Amino acid sequence: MAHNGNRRWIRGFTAAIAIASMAHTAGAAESLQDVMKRRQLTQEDLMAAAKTYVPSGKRDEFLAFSSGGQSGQVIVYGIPSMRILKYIAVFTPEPWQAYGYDEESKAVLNQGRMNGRDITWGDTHHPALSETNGDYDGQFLFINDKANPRIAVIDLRDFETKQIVVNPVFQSEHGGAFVSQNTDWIMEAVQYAAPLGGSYAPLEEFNDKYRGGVTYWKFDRTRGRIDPSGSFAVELPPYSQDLSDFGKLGSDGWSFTNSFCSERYVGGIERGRPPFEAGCSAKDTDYLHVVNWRKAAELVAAGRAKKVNGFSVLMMDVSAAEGVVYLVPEPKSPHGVDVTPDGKYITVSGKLDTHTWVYSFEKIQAAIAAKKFTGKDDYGLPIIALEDALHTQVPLGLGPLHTQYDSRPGIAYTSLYVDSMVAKWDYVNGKLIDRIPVHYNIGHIMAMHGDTVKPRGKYVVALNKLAIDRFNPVGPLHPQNHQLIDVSNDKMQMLYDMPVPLGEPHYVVAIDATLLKPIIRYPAGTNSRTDEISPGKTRPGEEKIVKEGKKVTVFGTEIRSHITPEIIEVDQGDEITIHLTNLERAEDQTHGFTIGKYNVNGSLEPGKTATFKFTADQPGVFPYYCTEFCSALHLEMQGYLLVKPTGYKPTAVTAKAGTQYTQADYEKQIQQNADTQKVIDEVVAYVTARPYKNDPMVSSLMDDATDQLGKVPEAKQKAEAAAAAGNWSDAMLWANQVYQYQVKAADIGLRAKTRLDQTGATPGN
Ligand code: RUQ
Ligand code: CUA
Repeated sequence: MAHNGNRRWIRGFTAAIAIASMAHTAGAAESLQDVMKRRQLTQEDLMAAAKTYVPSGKRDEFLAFSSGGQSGQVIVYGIPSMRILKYIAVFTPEPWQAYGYDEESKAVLNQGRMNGRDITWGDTHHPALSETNGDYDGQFLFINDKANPRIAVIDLRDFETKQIVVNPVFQSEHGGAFVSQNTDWIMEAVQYAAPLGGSYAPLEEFNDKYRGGVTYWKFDRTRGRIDPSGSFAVELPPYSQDLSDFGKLGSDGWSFTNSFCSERYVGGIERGRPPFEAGCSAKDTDYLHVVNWRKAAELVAAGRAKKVNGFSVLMMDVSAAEGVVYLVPEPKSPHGVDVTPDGKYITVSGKLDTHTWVYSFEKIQAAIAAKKFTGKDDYGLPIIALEDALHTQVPLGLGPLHTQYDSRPGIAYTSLYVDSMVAKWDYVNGKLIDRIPVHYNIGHIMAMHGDTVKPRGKYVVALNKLAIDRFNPVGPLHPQNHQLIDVSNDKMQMLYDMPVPLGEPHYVVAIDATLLKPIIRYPAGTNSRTDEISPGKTRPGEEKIVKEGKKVTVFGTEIRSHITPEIIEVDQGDEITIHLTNLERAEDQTHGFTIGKYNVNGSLEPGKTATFKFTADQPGVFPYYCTEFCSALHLEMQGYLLVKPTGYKPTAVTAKAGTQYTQADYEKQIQQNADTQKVIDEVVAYVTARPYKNDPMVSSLMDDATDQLGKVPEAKQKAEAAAAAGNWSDAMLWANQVYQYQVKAADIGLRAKTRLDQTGATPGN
């Protein structure tokens, strides 16, 4: 049977070579008018389609990294196509990536444990891309978990989560992650005040014992990890801090954090008191916190901080005495605070004010230098008068929230939550320019590089909180709606509705796709979560099973199309550790791994080593296999875990391996191998006649094909030795293995040839 299949395959392969060279002929087509009529499309629809459509095989101009809200993940999609490309597993186990299944990723998730408890989800809010000189550099992504105060570090070389840090001082957070202009610091501001370090105090002591604050995490760029020992927090009054932003260029060294309940209201609806929503929006203004974080860092380094749970905290008395924190009145129930690309202004929007307020950094600095304050708050922090800080107030509409910036100087986009609109306006001259409706209740807004020193313009994405009637109904829980808006002309144009079916995406950042340079393969044997070579790394030919008492350690490999070892025999109760290394080097050649009923699940990208641990407490026969459809013989990528019951006594049995083969079978196989080699030679001649080394993809495919062919001599030698001994079954099977290597080499070679044809490579150098 295998023989027939093989013959069919080689015929098909030869045909494929012929077909690949044939030109396509076009069939009779519908006209554009016909399609417009049939699908009831307007001219404007066509224009929007033309602006967003990315033809098959082409790529997007920008890549967006969206928070995945309650999923605890990050969503990656392309702009302008709005095609989802990836979910990055961050705070929540995710089987497709085996995140939370192999020991390496479990170690990352375990960093996020709190008070000895697994936290298996996150409420991701604000992704931040790493910056160099204030612009995105494509190296790292950070995201916060609002529910459980944590920050995660994702490396954009492989789009994997490398680190989770738990905030040891605060009980909640919201205003993070934001990065300083060279990504040496990551900011995370508290939301709901609580006693520092997680201790208890009754609400009656709210003013004295409850505190807000901002954490500045030190980021070690060379290691690509946050360094908690070099990090610190600045204690702030219990004003319910909210969003934050770092200064840039001239305002670098300073940061800005809103607060929405400077009333310090403590609620108690069930005790007959008015609820939080009334008590926290009673005053006309709240406070913008202006923090000299560079000075704070110096004071911490000089030993002026207190330790809370071993973490450095700069207390308010020091901040007040040394001029670290200043307060400025800001609009009622403020939400977003966003520093302009030139670093000169800070825009603040308040949900209950129709204006967006623009503060001047220069004016704030002048007031500080002149020590011109209207007084101090209850905690001794100096207050700067509004008129000494304000540049202008611009009426934009109802419920302004967040602001992003355009490539054209002075132009900003602000989301209007209550109006469900986007406003385009001029923050220097204080003018509203244009408004466009969105559906419904926009939260964040995002422009390309829109929070950097160098915004790219072109598109804006509206992150709408509700979808309501926009999409086909899928039950009472609707998707969210990201809407793409063209801002390259004077009037904004709505282009596309994109349903997001994975949590409420709070904020998105988008980067010029050419700045991202992800890897294709890991150095062989890499633990992708530590970026170090795994002790479980296994080279081809060095696979082994080591048994020491009850501990069984497997050093295994995966490559098209077999798992080595194929049989793992253990005793009931043994503690099993399986290290698997994917030996592939070809692009996208991932293998999976699972052992049924033992909750073992792996995803091994080329070069990766992953480790699986479990106790073989259930006796029986457990097939294992590769879970990625990786090759024509993917189904054969299998094996058996045999768990012998305690006290099992083997009875004498002679192994009998299915079909027996004859000398004729062996010779037929030899002939087929020779035919296949001819096809391979043809492809090799075709490829090497062209400048294939100029194309990294083709050249890596050719390396991979050479690898497969490199295994032929050993299998061939085994076949010949078995034939010499008259063992025709083994001879035939080893000869067939030669054929398997040839088929894979030919398959890869054909992909190389197709690629060369597509790129129009012609013979010559
Ligand atoms: S917040 S909708 Cu969590 Cu960023 Cu403003
Ligand atoms: Cu490897 Cu399927």
